[in-house]
Amino acid sequence: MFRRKAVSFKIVSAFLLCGALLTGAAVTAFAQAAQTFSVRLVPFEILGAPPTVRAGASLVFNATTEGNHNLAIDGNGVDLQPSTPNLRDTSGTISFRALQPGTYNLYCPVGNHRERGMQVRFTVVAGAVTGPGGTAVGLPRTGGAAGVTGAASAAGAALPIGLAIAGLASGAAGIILRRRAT
Ligand SMILES: [Cu+2]
Repeated sequence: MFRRKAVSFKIVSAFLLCGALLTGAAVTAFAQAAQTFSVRLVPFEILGAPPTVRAGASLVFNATTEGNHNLAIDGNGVDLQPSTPNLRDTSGTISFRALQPGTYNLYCPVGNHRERGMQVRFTVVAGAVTGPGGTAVGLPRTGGAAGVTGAASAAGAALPIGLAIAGLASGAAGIILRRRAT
């Protein structure tokens, strides 16, 4: 009787521990997923750039160009040059590492394109969410308290996934504990 109680306590502990760990892992994975955006680089404009992106997740721009262009990012203490060749009348991908919250410039580093208008400002927001195709979901227009909505929906999406994994993991933990008990 005592032994049986001890085992079920272990299973409950394992369930809670797995739940906590895996929910945390799911939230982290959600935050770190790359953000993908489609942009057009034309003389002399950057079209379709996102005004707001998430912090802690890399940025992937699928660019279609008219003329010879590329993308670079500066501001808030960073100076990120493109790691891929310029794109001349073609399509390609330009990627950047994850950024900290703040305000940045996305610009074309080719020739004097930046001075001629190929620059847009964007804001990096902690905990914000982007939907399919980089569409902003629940983001504040003016950097206000609406950002909480983004964070809440991120947790809302991650929690069921975490719990589902936790359920599977606790089942596995139960099997292991039962084997040890015999
Ligand atoms: Cu350019």
